[in-house]
Amino acid sequence: MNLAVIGHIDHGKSTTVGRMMFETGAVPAHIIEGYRKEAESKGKATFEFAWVMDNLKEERERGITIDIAHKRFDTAKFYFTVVDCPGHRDFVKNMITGASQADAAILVVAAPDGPMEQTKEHVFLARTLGITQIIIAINKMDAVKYDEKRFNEVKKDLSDLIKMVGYKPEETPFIPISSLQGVNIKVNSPETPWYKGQPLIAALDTFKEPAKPTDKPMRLPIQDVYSISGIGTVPVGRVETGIVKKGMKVSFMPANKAGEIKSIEMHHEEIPQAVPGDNVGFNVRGIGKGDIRRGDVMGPAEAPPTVADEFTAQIVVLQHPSALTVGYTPVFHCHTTQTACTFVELKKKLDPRSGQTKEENPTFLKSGDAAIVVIKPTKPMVIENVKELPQLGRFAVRDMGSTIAAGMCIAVQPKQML
Ligand SMILES: Nc1nc2c(ncn2[C@@H]2O[C@H](COP(=O)(O)OP(=O)(O)OP(=O)(O)O)[C@@H](O)[C@H]2O)c(=O)[nH]1
Ligand SMILES: [Mg+2]
Repeated sequence: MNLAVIGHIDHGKSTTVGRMMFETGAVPAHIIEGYRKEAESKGKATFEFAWVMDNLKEERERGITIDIAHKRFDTAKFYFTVVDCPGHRDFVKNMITGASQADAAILVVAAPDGPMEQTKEHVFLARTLGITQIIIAINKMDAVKYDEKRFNEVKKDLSDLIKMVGYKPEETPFIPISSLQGVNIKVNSPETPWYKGQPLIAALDTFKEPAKPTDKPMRLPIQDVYSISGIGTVPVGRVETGIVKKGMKVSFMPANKAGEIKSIEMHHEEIPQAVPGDNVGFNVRGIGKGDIRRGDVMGPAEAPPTVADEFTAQIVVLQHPSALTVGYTPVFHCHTTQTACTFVELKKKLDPRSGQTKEENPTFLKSGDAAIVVIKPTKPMVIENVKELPQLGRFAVRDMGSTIAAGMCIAVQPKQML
């Protein structure tokens, strides 16, 4: 199960992940103790659990998460690959990459603050990027003296928020926790006698296992490409659909490069094949480090990923400072690519609730509008019809540091790749 941990800056996402890894035995106590001493000596006391996830020097100095990091821990039912997302508004693009790889999410909200700007943005993005299962951890309960009344206020605000984007509050666990003090993580703690639900780790096992679309054409968006001495070029990414097998002939688009899978590795072990949800590194005969990069998508040589000349999309506008018109060219975040794309036609405005057409060929769109539009990428990019390959058909639209819209591709006009 791929799990994204999302929420506003400083609300305790990394601390929660570090705490879960500690409580499930994925990180031993002496490592946390070492981080505690080091963090304290550097004036960063209380960051010991966050440092399990925040490994970059800049992350530790600033006390924030910048890039996404993958870690593994096991519960009774699942093994989780957890993606700890940054809350800082400048790094929402990294959060989008993390969320686009996730099957489920934990939303962390600090009890003293309640929902904040990136709480809203992350919830909207999680939903539009296809995360259907969510658990809400109301953290820093120690800072509000484990007050049930405050918990219920924050729960009410969050219920309204998640309902707006389509999650069902009555089916969503809301858990009062303190990651720092380890309250309601592994067992229900005496600090919250009023809380009758499950602790966080037990709640994770109530997630439903995602369906594995192994019968679809294979798609693996490249997240990074490493060069490892003795092995060669090692692209990494998550299998979204289909099966990757040793010996398979593959094609990378839009790079338009071909090769053959030599070996596949997951969590440092060689495996014969990888299925949807697996985060893998692999070695490809015929591919050099400079041939492919983040944003390219791997598929079988006989059914390569679709490169779009243009595509039709259904979008919801989250916020735009004025009016969104034809010619507007923001950045589209889709699977692992970030590509500037132009709105070339506004086909119709829809009623966001019923999906009925409200206006044909509108001259502009504004915040809150839903619409069918035609988009032209400024350079080649892979995107697929959401009906055939939902994992590669969803996107977020960003401009000047904020999320403008999100949506899905409902038709593709392919570009001929020679
Ligand atoms: N009192 C209290 N403080 C906490 C708790 N959890 C985290 N913190 C503190 O909140 C601060 C931020 O914690 P992080 O885990 O780095 O927060 P984050 O959400 O990962 O932050 P970004 O990744 O930068 O968005 C640190 O000082 C933590 O010690 C908690 O349960 N109680
Ligand atoms: Mg963090």
